[in-house]
Amino acid sequence: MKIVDIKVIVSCPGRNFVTVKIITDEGVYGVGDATLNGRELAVAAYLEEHVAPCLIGRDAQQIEDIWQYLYRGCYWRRGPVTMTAIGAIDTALWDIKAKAANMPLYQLLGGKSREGVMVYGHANGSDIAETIDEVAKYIDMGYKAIRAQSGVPGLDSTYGVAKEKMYYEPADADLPTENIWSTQQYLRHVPKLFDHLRDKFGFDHHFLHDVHHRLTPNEAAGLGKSLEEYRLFWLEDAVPAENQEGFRIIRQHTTIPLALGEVFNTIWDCKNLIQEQLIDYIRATVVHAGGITHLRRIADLAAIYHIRTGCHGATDLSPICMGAALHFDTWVPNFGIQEYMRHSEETDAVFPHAYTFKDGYLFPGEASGHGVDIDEKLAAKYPYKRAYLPVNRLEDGTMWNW
Ligand code: EZ4
Ligand code: CO
Repeated sequence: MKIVDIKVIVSCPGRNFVTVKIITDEGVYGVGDATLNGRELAVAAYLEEHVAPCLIGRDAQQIEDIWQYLYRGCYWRRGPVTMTAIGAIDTALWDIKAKAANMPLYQLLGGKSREGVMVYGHANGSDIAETIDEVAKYIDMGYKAIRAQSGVPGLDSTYGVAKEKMYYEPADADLPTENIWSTQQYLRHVPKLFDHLRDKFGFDHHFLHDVHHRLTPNEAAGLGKSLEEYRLFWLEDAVPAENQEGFRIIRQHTTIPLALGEVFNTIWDCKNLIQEQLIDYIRATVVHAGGITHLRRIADLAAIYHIRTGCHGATDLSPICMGAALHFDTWVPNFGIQEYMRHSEETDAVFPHAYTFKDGYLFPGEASGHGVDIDEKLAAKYPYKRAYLPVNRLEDGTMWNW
């Protein structure tokens, strides 16, 4: 089964997505997500100029060899652009293999380890009262797990909180908007949010919170301690994790479960964190961590250390990534939870998919392959539109982490 064509499709049905379509001489094709929020065209060019020409004529069934060829063969290993490109090709090749076998992808990976994939939704409000209302809506929709974020008093705009929009979408400007951050105000506010939520809803639902890389290890340790009584499912991205050993400080002070890794690209980014058991959930996912082939290796390493998966699932990952992740989640023995932010109707129409939501769970569906396709005609109606994530500064103007 030879690869005869590789298309790179850039489309903006509400937001930008990059999609790879690999076509074989037997007529079977596969699709992969190659979207890197705010840097979309870097991956598109990488694929068109540096990947596609090397793969034409190769056997589409040799997924492992192609993965190694792209990883070892480029000399410049790792990094988000390279690993997203590899992830997209790998996803499309697994889609082809599963379609050729006439099986849903989870069967090829080893079959079902569970009946459904527990997901968490995003409840965001400009203040605590609004967040409580949003959480109530998710509970009504059947969600078992909900991420809660709230605006911080004194700050104009806070990560995770949309401005008058149904779908939280921070990559909303032609050039980056600038936000102001205060660690002090934030640390005062968050325990109050979860105090109110537990008071109102009790302890039957899982609550999660995303710090989005804003704290130092010592500050995160303090926050973890102050949130322990509210029994969070996890505290996410408390600290930027280039400094892996910094997590030892957090661990020495709090038992709050820690989740990390939506920006990780390879097993090397989380190797020490996993081997020292400094985290509880690894958030790497298909598109940014080298596809199914590499994500499986990360999950297997994590399993040895009692660490479970919690795949990133924001709306800047296309439904193709979500579909592939759901097959992975259905199989992976050490599954924890899956993020599910719900795409807009425009996006869903461009990417017809077999997955479905019911009572707080997603199901990958029984279509062969990963069950997600791209409607190329419809995609062509939405040309690329440059969009950036915001940047973040402290009150005195110092650049901080977004
Ligand atoms: O800000 O995917 O947990 N989810 C997140 C996301 C990220 C975006 C960045 O592109 O933190 O909303
Ligand atoms: Co996050």
